[in-house]
Amino acid sequence: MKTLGEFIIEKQHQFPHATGELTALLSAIKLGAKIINRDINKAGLIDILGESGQSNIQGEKQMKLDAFANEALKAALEARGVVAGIASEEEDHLVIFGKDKATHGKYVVLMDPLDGSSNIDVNVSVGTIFSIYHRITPIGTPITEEDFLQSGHKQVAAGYIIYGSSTMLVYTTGCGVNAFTYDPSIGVFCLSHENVQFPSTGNMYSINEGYYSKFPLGVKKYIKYCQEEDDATNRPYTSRYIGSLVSDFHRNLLKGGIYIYPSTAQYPMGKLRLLYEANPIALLAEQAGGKASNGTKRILDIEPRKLHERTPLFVGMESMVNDAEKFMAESIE
Ligand code: P6P
Repeated sequence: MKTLGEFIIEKQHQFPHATGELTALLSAIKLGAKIINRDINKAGLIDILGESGQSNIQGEKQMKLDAFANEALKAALEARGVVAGIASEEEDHLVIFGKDKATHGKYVVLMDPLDGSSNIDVNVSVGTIFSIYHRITPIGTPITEEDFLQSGHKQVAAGYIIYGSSTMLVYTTGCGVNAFTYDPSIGVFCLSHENVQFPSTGNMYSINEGYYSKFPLGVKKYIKYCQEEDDATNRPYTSRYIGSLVSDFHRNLLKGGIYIYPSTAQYPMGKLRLLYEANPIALLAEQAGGKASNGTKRILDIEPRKLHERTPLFVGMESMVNDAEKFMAESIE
């Protein structure tokens, strides 16, 4: 069984100019994942459940484990010396790492340290999402927000860790998607799903239908389409919605499906954040033969303007995203 460390090194050797810095970065994420996994699995036993009493820039109540996960990943990434700074759902502003890291670190990382964290107290799967870019500003100068506001197609790597019935790390560096399952008895992630691709058929749709009355007309029409009887197109589809993006996406990636979080009355620009949720998930989806758009435009082509900006997200099997986009196009309001 190949470990994640062996796999990363093997892939590094395929790039003659590789310096090992991305390897070091991915290893830092691996370490962060192990630390978060350790505490999530004890969440019911140690004083790490519940709200931290703080709120993040989104105004969302921060769970204690959110803050813990953020600190664990931040520390692991800073320690390696190859990251100049990070942006995080849990941080109002950029975190520029100290000393010469801020001027000489080659990469910047954007992350949602613990997505779906409101599910922790009820023992539902949650996840960490990460997105990695080369910095734009020249080495030797301090990084700026410009280094983070890059379109998703420029990502060097992206992935997530899902803390579920097992803990898995799923990532891409632009050469396919590979998934590693954590073996806690030996403390390593082992390659369990090589070159993951969406299945050619699938029938799951994931959307919070509680907001149906507030959805755009095209989304309402697509939901009705999913629910109609039609054997030829494997309908009605099955509705599966966990309320945890990483969990819903991971299931749809393996079993075939689509996840939609459209604009709603409460979230006119969608709820999910472009930089550290939609972009990394979109890169994984495309690398696995799927598609990701905001209902009309490819997610990876969106030019970011603000660190915490939101976007509608339609992501999953290409055929299912195409169908949803068709209903959106026919129903321009
Ligand atoms: P709602 C979790 O807060 C999250 O960002 C995603 O992980 C999840 O898919 C979505 O929001 C759930 O939002 O409005 O359906 O509860």
